[in-house]
Formats: sequence, structure tokens, C-alpha cells
Amino acid sequence: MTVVTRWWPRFRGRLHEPRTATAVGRWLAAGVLVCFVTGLISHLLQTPPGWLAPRLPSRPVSGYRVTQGLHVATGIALVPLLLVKLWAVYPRLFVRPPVRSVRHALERLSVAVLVSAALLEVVLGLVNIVQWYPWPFSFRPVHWALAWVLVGALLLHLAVKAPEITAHWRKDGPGSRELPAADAGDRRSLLLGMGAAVGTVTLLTAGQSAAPLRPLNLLAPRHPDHTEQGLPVNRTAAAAGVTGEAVATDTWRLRVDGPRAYELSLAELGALPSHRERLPIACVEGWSASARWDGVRIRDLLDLAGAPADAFVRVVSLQTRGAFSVMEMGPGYARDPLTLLALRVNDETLSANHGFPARIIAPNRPGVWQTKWVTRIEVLP
Ligand SMILES: Nc1nc2c(c(=O)[nH]1)N[C@H]1C(S)=C(S)[C@@H](COP(=O)(O)O)O[C@H]1N2
Ligand SMILES: [Mo]
Repeated sequence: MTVVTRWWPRFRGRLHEPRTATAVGRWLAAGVLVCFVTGLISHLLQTPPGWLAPRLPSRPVSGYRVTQGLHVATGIALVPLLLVKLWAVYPRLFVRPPVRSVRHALERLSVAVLVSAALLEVVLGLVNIVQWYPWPFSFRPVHWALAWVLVGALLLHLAVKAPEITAHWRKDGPGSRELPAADAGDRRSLLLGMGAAVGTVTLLTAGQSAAPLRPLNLLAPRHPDHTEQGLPVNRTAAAAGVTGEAVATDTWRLRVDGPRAYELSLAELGALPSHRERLPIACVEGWSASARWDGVRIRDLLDLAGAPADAFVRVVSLQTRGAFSVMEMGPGYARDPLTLLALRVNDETLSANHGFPARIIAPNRPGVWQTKWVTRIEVLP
């Protein structure tokens, strides 16, 4: 008897088949869909194209908190889903012969694109939520472009696999006759294990944006309760190059440029009608936290400057280092009675790291546009 030894691996069934791939794949597809749609929303709220900018809604107040919280939670849930899916299909990497036809080669190429885009996209997102930027490129354009590659490759994959997906969609579908009945129990265990893994990572991280889950927030990079004045600090005054002199109480001025430009000292600003609102900061990096803010309505400041009702405004920070020193907002936000130039948070004067003496807080907006250390508001023509 001759024993043929081969150097390449061999795989014999046991869950590496289309029914398992389909059962896992639909959860994965649902996760990718939620992540893609919420990512699209985030992108449009952060950098809207010209036609959309004047139409962005300032309600619901916590809209961005919910969509971005979902985006990051589903992104994290994709990790176990992807691992199980890759485990179910990895023997296909070693099929012999590796290429049977041009069609087969193209199909394998599209799967290679799909898998690489999915892994890269998830890893980029995870690295971003821990605020680690080890790459020379900037995160957003790459994450955005890869999302389209991923969704395109996924649609192509679904089209190519449509016959197998329909045959195996139900556990007793037409494809089930070829599968060993003995595997059904193992498959159920695998899917239950996957569900448990998704549930666990979600419960241990979602508290970074969903307040009721706070006590379980053991794994998320940010704990929104652990910092100054009840809010995390993303960029400190020191990191932004905002020095004590620039924000000294007696020399700081707010300048409002418009048809009737004017300047206010901190005392004069503080003497204007003050409003108290409860609004969240919802950071694009995945954490959210609500706070009570006291401040002057932006629309009151604009009215004093004689700004037209449909004007866009530009807000300029005293920051000297890093991004986000300038922000623009459309009339939907600027005229909203909830949009404040806040002077106090949670009953305390803003700390230096939270934007002393004045910061923007607006409803349904990404945290990046809640500009700190404000010094000038310009009414745009
Ligand atoms: N001027 C300025 N404002 C800024 C930033 C900044 O870097 N510079 N960071 C923004 C980001 S990304 C977020 S999430 C919030 C965080 O606010 P906090 O540090 O007060 O919690 O502030 C925003 N305002
Ligand atoms: Mo942020």
C-alpha cells in the first residue's frame, strides 16, 4: 500500500459548506448594511455637499449620537462575524486547481477584494476609535473610499453566489439534501457561539454612547463619565496651543462680523439672555455624553449683528495647532433655539480643556463641529 503524502492542506466538510456560509453571511451582510448607511449619514453630516448643507436637519437632537453609536457598535460586531465567516470559507482558499477558467479567476479576484476591503475597513475603524493614527494617510477619505469598494465587492459577491444563497437560505432548502444531517447540531452551536460573541462585545462597548449600558462598558476605549466636568476631553487646550493669555478673562473678546459688526467682553456676553439646554456631544470616534449647557443663543448673537435669516456662519477658534479651528454651519443649526455659545457646562464655568471661555454646542451635529475656544463668528455673504 502506498501512502500519498501531500504538502498542501486538505479539508473535508464539517461546516465548511454553503449552508454555514449563507447562515453566517446574512448576519454579516446586515451588519455591513447598517455600518454603511450610518457611515454615509456621518459623512454627509460632517462634510455635506453644497446642495445639502443648507438642508441638514438639527433634529432629532440626538440623531447623530444614535447613528454614530450604531455605526461604531456594528463595526465592532463585524469582528466576530467576519472571523466566523472566514473560518467557514477558508478551505476555498486552497481549492485545486487554483484557477479553472477566466470566470473562476475573476470570481476569486472579487472575493480577494471583498475580504481585503472588509478586513482593512474594520481594522481602520477600530484603530480610529482608540484615537491611534499610525498611518501617514488621513483616516476619513480612506475609510470612505474603502466603504464603496467593500459594498461594490459585496454586491458582486451576492450576485455571483445568488444560486447557492437561495438553495441554502433555509435550513431545509433545496441545497440541504447534499449536506450531512449530522452537522445540523454543530452548525446551530456555531451560530449560537457567534451570536453570544456579538452580544458580548456589544454589551461591553456600547455604553460608550448608550447611557443605560454605562456600567457594562468595560472594553470600549472611552468611558464618557471618566473625565473633566462629566465629559471626556478629546483635545486639551495645551494640545490645541491655546495659552492662558489668549483666553484671559479681561482681554478675551468675542467678535461678531456681519452687517452690524460688534465685539463683546466676557462680562458683556455673560449679561445677555442665557439659556439652559441638555445636549450631547457625539464624537465621530464613537463616544457620546450628554451635559447641561448654559449660554447665549447663536441666533440672538446673529440678530444683534443684523444677519439675514438664511445666512451661513463661520466660527473661528483661538486654537493655533491641529484641525477643527474653523467651523461653518448652515441656518438650520445657527437659527435653532437650542444652538448655544456655551459658557458653562454642568453648572460650572467651562474648563480650559472644554473650551473656556466659550464653545459651540448644537443639536444633531458631529462632535468635531462643537468648536471650543471660540473668538469670532462671521456672517457669510
Ligand atoms: N477648537 C476645537 N474644538 C473642538 C475640537 C478641536 O480639536 N478644536 N475637537 C472637537 C471634537 S473632535 C470633539 S468630540 C469635541 C469634544 O469635546 P470635549 O473635549 O469638550 O468633550 O470637541 C470638538 N471641538
Ligand atoms: Mo470628536
